[in-house]
Amino acid sequence: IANKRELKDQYLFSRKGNKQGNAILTERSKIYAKGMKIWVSDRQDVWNVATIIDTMKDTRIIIKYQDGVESVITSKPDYPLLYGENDYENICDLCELNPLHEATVLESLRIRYKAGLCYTKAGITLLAINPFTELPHLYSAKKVKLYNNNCIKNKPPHVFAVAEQAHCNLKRQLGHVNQSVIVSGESGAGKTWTARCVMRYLATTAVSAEGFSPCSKICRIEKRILNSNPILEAFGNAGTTKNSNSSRFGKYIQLQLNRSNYIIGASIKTYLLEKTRVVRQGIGERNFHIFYQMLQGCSDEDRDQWGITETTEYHYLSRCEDYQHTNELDSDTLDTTKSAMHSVGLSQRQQNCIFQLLCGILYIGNIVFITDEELSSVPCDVDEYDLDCQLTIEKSSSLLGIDHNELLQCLTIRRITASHSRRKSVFMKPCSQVECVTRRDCLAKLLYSRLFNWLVEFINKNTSAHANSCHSFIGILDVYGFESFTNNSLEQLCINYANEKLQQHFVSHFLKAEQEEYKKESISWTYFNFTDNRPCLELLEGKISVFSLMTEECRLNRASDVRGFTDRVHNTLRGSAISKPHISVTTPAFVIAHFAGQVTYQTDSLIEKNKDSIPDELVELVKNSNNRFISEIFSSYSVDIQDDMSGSCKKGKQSDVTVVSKFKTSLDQLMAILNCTTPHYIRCIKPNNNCQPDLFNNQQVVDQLQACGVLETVNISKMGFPTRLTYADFIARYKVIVNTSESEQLNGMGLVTAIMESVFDEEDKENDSMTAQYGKMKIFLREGQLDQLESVRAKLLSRYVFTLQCAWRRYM
Ligand code: AD9
Ligand code: MG
Repeated sequence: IANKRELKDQYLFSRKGNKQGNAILTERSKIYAKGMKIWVSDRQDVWNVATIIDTMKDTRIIIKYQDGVESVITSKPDYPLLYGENDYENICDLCELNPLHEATVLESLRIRYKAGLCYTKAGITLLAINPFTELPHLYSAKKVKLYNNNCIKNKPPHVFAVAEQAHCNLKRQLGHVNQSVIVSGESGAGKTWTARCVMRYLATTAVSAEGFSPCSKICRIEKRILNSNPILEAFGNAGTTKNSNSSRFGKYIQLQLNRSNYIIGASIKTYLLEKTRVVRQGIGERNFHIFYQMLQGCSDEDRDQWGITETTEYHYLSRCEDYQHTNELDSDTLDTTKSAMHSVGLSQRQQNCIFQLLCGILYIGNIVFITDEELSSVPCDVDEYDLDCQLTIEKSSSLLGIDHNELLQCLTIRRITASHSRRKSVFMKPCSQVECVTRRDCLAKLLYSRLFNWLVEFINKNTSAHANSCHSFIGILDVYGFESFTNNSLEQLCINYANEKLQQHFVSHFLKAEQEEYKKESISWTYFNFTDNRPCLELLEGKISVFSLMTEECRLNRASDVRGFTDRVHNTLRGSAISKPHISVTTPAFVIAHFAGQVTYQTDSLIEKNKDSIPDELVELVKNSNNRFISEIFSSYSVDIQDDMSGSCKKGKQSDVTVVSKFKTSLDQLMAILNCTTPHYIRCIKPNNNCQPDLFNNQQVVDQLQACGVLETVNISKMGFPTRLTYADFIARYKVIVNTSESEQLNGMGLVTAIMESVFDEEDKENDSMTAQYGKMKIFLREGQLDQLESVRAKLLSRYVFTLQCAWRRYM
């Protein structure tokens, strides 16, 4: 907030030059008049309403809060904002607010939320505030009918309206034929829920009555598409401290339509699955849902067949004992997941193989490595372990279809290939206990991420339409929101980089839309000085950037030198959006000023995570599995290298193909697709951290509005023409400013001009940045002009009241 205010102050200064800045602020303080309602900044509620009781000669103002408490505030430099008389509950678009600023935006969202209205437009964006409770009426068949095939212009804002608009544009061939619905927001804000709503709406309204499926045995295509959701969520979502169903991957689903604009298929692209979760979870967090679903919900027969027991028995699941999530829920959802798997075409055999593989992963996690005192290493023969561990190794290898001694060897002995001139020699080096654990976890991650990608490929094969019959698509993007924790690593760097990319896309699209509104009203276009996040993107992905330094570090393939790398980042990129962390931070780190806030990234595991090296021996081991399913899911493995976020790479190439470089390539491809579509933005807002219904935390909402750029775009509008009033509304409110006889003689534009001339002086008119613009239907007012009009109006009205009171007293 402080930044925004500074920005606003700077703006006022820059308009007439710094020398006159103080003069302007003093002038500004003059607009406050007795009886006016204002917003006063408040530490707890962000903004509070008060009424001006009196103004002093200097910049002090005496105010009275709504609870009767009186206070003296100074109007400089943190001047209060005008209240404005808005019908807050019925404001469907925040741009209709007069005046338009942070306080009125917040008030409107709060009042609407309390009234059960969780959707509000903010110009080209739809804001969706998470109600944290099912509101059946909001998504009923009646609601679908309200929007389907109807003009949505005068309908209340809704996620269905956005979906209908996208479908409508496509039918009318407006702009780009293809459409994208871009859903963003922080963890738990409701992105996945919203994306599901869009899909469900379109799967209900954009399908042909006859259905597309030629074979009655297979579910109709729209059902198969919708059923991809529970599968992806079971395998890709997990309970975190922020959201009990948090998506740990990004996805872009393209609903494919034919020439008649009916859905005929879908294709899914996924981004950066958080595979480390398979082996490690934060305190109070869970592994992927599917593990719990399986352990809770599988039949006794399966339990015996795979030899599985309780969640507490598995090292990879034991961190989440304190997680509050009912077990009944998991057994319920296994049925849902299985029936969804069936509907997308996964046979019973394939499903069994998937569950067997998951059990294999759990058993791998239970392998422990003992140190042989004499050898100062780990034994590599199964017989040398205690009975329990022998059984675990045998169990996991049999579930995965590999020889138990080969498995142990791969986990405990490293293969080193050295080239001498034309000869290659291979050495075997026993690993330390720590290295063994790393190799074990690496195998588990490899198996799980490959399974996830195979599932996505399988769903795609069974839901994608033939390229020849696809005429257009509506894409739905559900990616992770901006993240900032106490400890931030490669995952957060990638996530926040994705958000920077999307913000840049949003800003450039928004400015274009503004330009079009001006064109429609035939007024001249003004350049907006918006906060451009290009420098931050340049810092992350440019020629000499954080990413280039990370790639360089991976290429050199030397022993990790965390401090050296951190110093190089600071020295090379000094002067940009990067800085050193606060002195109290002891681990090497750097701070990046993202558009949504500052994030401190710890560098200790950054390079290792970026290399994501997977030993060749492990890949060969699973590729040669006797288990047909496992060897099949790894058969296309080498092909994955280019686009698989979790894939391995061959030596030699590995240095260049890192997690970051692969992520950048996939994001660049995504941006290229988005740039060829008409975007529709939905920003999800989380009203409180407790996931509680009916609780609206002002500070939290304001923080998110800023982080997702809503207040930024509102500010962009402020810098141009924050107030846009139809001539009729303008005259109705401000005709009191000109005297009665004059207003009776004038009408229409004459009256508008007379009002403006009586409030704004000649000097203002000479300054182009101070002049209002007259459109075809609306008047476009500059920053501060509405305040001045309101002030003059308030003073005149209070004078009338005073005169009337005097007359009344005289009469009495
Ligand atoms: V994350 O970045 O994947 O961690 P999301 O996807 O933003 O997050 P999600 O859609 O999973 O959040 O929503 C979190 C929870 O809020 C859901 O599980 C629902 O219980 C709840 N929610 C969200 N939107 C709605 C809604 N429109 N109506 C009712 C909702 N409940
Ligand atoms: Mg989600």
